Amino acid sequence: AKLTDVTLTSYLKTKESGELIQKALMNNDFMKHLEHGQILTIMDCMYPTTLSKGCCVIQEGDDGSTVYVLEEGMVEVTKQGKTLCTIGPGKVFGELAILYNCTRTASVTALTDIKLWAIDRQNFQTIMMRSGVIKHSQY
Ligand code: PCG
Repeated sequence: AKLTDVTLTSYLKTKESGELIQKALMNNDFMKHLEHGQILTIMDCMYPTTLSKGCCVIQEGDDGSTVYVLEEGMVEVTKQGKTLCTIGPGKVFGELAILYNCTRTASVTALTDIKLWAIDRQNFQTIMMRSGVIKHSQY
C-alpha cells in the first residue's frame, strides 16, 4: 500500500495513559527527535494489550512487527540466554527491529502480568515518514 493509502486508527486512552506513552516516546533515544505531531500521532494510534507473567513478548531472531510501550509490570530482556536488563513502566521496547529493519535483537519476557501499548510496523513507519495532515478514523 502507498503511504497515502494507510488510514490510521486512533484508540481512546485515559489522559494518564496518553501522558505515559508520550513521555516514553520522548525519552527513547531513537524517537526523541521526531516532531511533536508525530509523537502525538504514534500515541494516538497505539492499541492496548495485556500478557500474563512468563509470556514471551518478543523472541530474539524473529521478524519484528510491533513497537511497545510498557504501562504496567516488568519485563526482562535477554540475549542468548543472558539477562541484559529489566524494564519497568514508561519505557519503549521493540523499536530496534523496526527502525533498523533487522530481526529482533533480544528476547523480552514478562516477569509479571503486564499491560502494554502497541503499534504495528506499517502504522509506525507511515507516521515516521509522513508529515502534514493525518486522517483519523475513531475506533
Ligand atoms: P528489538 O526490536 O530488537 O527487540 C528486542 C528489544 O529489546 C529491542 O528491540 C530493544 O527495544 C529492547 N532492549 C532493551 N534493552 C536492550 C539491550 O540492552 N540490548 C538490546 N539488543 N535490546 C534491548
